[in-house]
Amino acid sequence: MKARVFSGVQPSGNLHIGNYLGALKNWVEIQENYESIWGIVDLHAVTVYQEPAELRSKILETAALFLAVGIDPKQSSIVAQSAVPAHTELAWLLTCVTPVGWLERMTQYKAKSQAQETIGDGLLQYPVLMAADILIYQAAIVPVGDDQAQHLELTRDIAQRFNSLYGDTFTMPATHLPAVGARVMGLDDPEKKMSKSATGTGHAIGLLDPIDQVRKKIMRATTDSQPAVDCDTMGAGVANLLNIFQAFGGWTAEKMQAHFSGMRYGDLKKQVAEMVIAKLEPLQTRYYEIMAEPGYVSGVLNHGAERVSPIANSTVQLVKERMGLYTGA
Ligand code: AQP
Repeated sequence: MKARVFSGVQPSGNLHIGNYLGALKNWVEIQENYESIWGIVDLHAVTVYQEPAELRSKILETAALFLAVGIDPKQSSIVAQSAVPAHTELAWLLTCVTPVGWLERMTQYKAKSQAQETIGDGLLQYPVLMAADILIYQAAIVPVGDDQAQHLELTRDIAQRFNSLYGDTFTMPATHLPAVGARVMGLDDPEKKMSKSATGTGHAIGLLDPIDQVRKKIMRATTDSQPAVDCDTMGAGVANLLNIFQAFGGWTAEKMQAHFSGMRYGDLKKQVAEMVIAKLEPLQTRYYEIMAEPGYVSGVLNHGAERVSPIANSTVQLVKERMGLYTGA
């Protein structure tokens, strides 16, 4: 029997090349080796306000992007988190074994809560729901970008605490980071992680950005005051561009160094732009073909929910039994 893998993306904005290189690309590469479940984690998205009509269309858009990058719905289940109510049921049960101090220490909570006038409880509880998403499928590995590594550690802590209180129940999930592209930085500010919710127009490259915009954004990316690539002294902006090229191109570090050392920044940017465009163009073509098929994407989501619900329900049943809750006669 294949081990299970779970990971998810929030439909909270336009997916960008960081989401692709940190997560989706990895998912496609490993999907056939595992029983794969990929989530559109819409309940996470609403931890900050989402305009309802926009959220509804982003859920379908995100699912279509999963398909366009190469997730195969015959091999993998694609599921909208809110279509499987057991996620929230398990989240409550896990909340009851999670000390609040563990949640207040989370870096993402601290960063996101600073941007809110009033902090919704959901923002604090977010990592418990994420733990439920993973543990409900007894996932053995979770392929994510580097920014989620802390939440994965917390997931293991919660699982361990539950197992020690109530007996062995949950599989301990391992974090699976890509060797290159685990943290893509903003093009306008290479000290900050590329993020869907950042507002600057030159910050992120969206997977669906028009091609001329992709080129412009890369050509305007922040570098440093040196004229050409020096791998020993380069600043964060140049390192980020090289990282993006390497992650898309699959080149070795040696080949990268030999090819780019001494190259002027203008030429570096042109080559990065061509590499990114060569990958995004066919992806965008597939995306628009998929979206043109009426009912196809929602059919994939409905089928995904049907396929994974029995797994989720049986984990919740087991957890309730272990905790002594009422599960029927
Ligand atoms: N910059 C990034 N580099 C590499 N991987 C990244 N991921 C996100 N940003 C980068 C990975 O993408 C997956 C899905 O992320 P998410 O939708 O859960 O949200 P996030 O991590 O909070 O990413 P964003 O894009 O910054 O969204 P917002 O702005 O809505 O918070 C995860 O595996 C993540 O590691």
